[in-house]
Amino acid sequence: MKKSRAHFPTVAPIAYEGPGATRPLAFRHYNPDEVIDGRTMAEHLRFSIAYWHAFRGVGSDPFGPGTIVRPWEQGRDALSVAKTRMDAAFEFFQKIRAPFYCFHDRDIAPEGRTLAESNKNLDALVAHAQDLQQATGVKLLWGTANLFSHPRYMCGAATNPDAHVFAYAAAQVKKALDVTKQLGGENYVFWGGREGYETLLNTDLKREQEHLATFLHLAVDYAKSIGFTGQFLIEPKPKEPTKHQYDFDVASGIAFLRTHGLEKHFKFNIETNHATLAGHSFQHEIEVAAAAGMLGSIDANSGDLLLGWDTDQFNTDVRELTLAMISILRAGGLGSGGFNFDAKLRRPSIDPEDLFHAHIGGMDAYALAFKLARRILADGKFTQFVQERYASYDTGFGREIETGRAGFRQLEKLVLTRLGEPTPRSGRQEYLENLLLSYLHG
Ligand code: XLS
Ligand code: NI
Ligand code: NI
Repeated sequence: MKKSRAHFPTVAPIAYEGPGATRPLAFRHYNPDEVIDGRTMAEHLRFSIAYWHAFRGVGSDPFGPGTIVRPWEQGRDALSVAKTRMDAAFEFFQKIRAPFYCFHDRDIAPEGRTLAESNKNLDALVAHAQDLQQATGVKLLWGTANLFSHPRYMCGAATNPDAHVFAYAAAQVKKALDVTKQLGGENYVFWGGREGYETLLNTDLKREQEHLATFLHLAVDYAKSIGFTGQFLIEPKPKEPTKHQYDFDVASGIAFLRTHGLEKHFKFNIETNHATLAGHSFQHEIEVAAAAGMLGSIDANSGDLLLGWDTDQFNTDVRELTLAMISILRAGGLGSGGFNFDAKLRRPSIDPEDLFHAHIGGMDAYALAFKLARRILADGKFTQFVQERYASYDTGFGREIETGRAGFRQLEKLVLTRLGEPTPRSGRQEYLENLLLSYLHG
C-alpha cells in the first residue's frame, strides 16, 4: 500500500505527559501503555472514534450549513474522496492513540443510485479499510447501517408502514452485517433511527413494534447463518428524530426484547446524552442494563441539561464519569464493548487541531474516572455502606423474604407478635456525597 501524505501535518502522535503536562496536545491521565492488573489502559478502556462525527460532521445545524472544511474533502470523484478521507481518519486514529473505530455503512462509502451500486461502493471502501486496519492495527469496535438519513426512511425502516421499505432496510442490514464480519467488527449496533412515530392518527403502534421484533429476529438468524459472532447491541434513545422512539430507554428495551424472545441475543449500547434525554442519569441506565446482565458498550458523550436534544458533546464531567465507571467496573466491565466517542465538535470549532483537543479531553476524563473508580471500589467504603444498609435481608425473616419462603400471613403475624414498629435509619446521603467529593478533590 502506498504511503499517503500526512493529513494532520501539524500534530504529532499524542503522548502521555502526566497530570503536570503543560502542552495542551498531551494526555494527562490516559496513558495507553500503562499496565494495570495485567492489562494496558488501552485494553481496559477500548476507546473508539465515531467516523460519522469525526469525519463526516461538517458543523451544520438547522439554521445554517457546515462550517468545517477539511482539505481531503476537495475533489470531484466521491469514491476517491471517500478513500482519502479514510486515510485521514486512520492517521487520526493512530495519532490520538485510539485502538478502535465505529462506522455506519454510509459514513465510509457514498450511497449509489441503486442498492447494487451502493454495495459496490461499500465494497471498495471496505477493502481500503481492511488494508488500513492491517497497516495500523486499529480495529472495528462495531458496525451499523444508516437507516435514517435517506428520504426512503422518513417513516422508519423496520417500522415503516410500507413493506417495500422494510425489505430495503433488511437488504441494507444484511450487507452491513457482511462487511462488519469481514472487518472483524466485535459488535453490531441497532440504533432505532426513525423507528418511532409522530402521531397515532396514522400509526398502528402494535404492528410496528411487531415488525421491529421480526426485523431483529431476521438479523439474528442471518448473523448466525454467516457465522458472525459479534455482540448485537440496542442503543436506546427516547426522542429525536421521532417524538416517540420505540427504544425509549434501557428498561423499555429490556421489556421489548423479552416480550419478543430476543433477550439472549442483545445487550445495550448506552449513550450518555440519550440517558439524560430520557430523564435518567448515565449511571442509572448503566445500572439497569448491568442488573439484567445486558451491559454491552458505551457511546461516550454528554448532553446539555438546558437543551432538549442530542447535542453530542465531549464529556469532561469527571464526577458523572466516575459514578458511571463505578457501575461499569462493578458489573465486570464491557466485555467486547468499549467507549465510543459519539461526540462532535461545536460549530465554530473548525480547526483540525480541535478534533484532537476534543478527544484528548474525552479520553483524559474517562481515564481519570477509571482510576478514581478503581480506588473507590478498592477502598470499599460505599460497597460496605450499601451492604450494611440491606443487612436485614441477610438473615432471619429477611432471608426468608429474599428466598421466597415468607408469605403475607407469616409476615403479618411477625409484625403483630414480635416486630412491632420499624426503627428508621438515616440514608446518610450527604455524608456519602462528601465522601465522594473527598475522592474527587481530596
Ligand atoms: C444518534 C445515535 C447514533 C448511533 C449510531 O443519536 O447516537 O449516532 O450511535 O447509529
Ligand atoms: Ni450513539
Ligand atoms: Ni446520539
